[in-house]
Amino acid sequence: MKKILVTGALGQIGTELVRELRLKYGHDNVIASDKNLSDTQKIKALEPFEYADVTNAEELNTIIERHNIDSVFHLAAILSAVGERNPMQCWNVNMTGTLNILEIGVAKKLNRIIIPSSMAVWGDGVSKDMTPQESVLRPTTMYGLTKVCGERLCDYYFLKYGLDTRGLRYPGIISSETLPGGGTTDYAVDIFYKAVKDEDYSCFLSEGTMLPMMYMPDCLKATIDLAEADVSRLQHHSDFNVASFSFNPAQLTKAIQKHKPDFKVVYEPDFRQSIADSWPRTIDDSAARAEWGWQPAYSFEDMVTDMLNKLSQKLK
Ligand code: NAD
Ligand code: AKB
Repeated sequence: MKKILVTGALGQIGTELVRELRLKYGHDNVIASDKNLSDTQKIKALEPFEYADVTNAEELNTIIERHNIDSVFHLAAILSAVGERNPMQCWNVNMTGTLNILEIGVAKKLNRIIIPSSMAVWGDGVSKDMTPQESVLRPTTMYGLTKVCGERLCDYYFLKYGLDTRGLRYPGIISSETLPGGGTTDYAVDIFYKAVKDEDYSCFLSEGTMLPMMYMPDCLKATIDLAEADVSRLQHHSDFNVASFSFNPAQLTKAIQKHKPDFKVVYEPDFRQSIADSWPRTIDDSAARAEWGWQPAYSFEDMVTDMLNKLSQKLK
């Protein structure tokens, strides 16, 4: 990987992944791109930046040629909650975008393509505790459907064309730099902003809803470690389970209250509750550990302390 394009670079993960990749591969060797041009300051901070709508193959192709790109981290997507409000937009961005990147990957003989998947691939018919790597995939959201199709497409392109595609089934990602973009796990970020501002929080999931989550530094490490792994060691490609810790809103509230004793949360579940109820509580990530040495560094308690410290600095 010498010249890298990151799509969806203004999103929750993209913003931090671009910075991390630039530290490793050189600032000018990582091109950030996104469709959203509303935050000009953020775009300036992420330069070199290119406008690209991933549903437009020609636009992507031009950028890939102009910068002599050899590898793509394809993060542009519509997440679960926004996707349920607009299923066709979710299908179009997630599927057309993925197919465009894969087709260009073959045509331009790209070196590597990383496309994240999600725990949203699961639904009924699978154990919700220590959900295994090899399992039935029956998602109940349009987002989950696109993630299953994306995984299968990536493996198809690997088998048929030898395109080196890789991906991870991220759990909910928690971070302090960029707000999440419309998922079901967003509560686990929103709650920290309210706690740091000394405001009460109304949680859109019930207090006992246990979900797998991961802190951003581990998400970045997992993504780059998989991208750099020796392909001869990989038996899986686009669908690695990765896990870190799991908790429910009541446990997260209690952990925050250790630092902020007056913090209060009320529970007002909405349409996102049924999405969360369709996902696992814990995930078995032994394949990732065996095939490319995955190991998370942050515990639940480390994450809570670090989030509160970082947001206290940011919001002061
Ligand atoms: P996000 O919603 O924060 O960011 C997505 C970015 O894609 C946004 O900046 C948006 O402007 C851009 N985008 C949307 N439509 C586009 C289009 N047509 N063309 C170009 N850009 C477009 O998402 P994220 O949380 O950073 O997620 C990145 C990837 O990781 C996605 O594939 C997502 O499914 C996956 N993932 C994320 C999480 C999480 O908790 N954040 C969990 C599991 C999987
Ligand atoms: C979402 O909630 O949609 C994402 C995900 C788990 O894919 N955070």
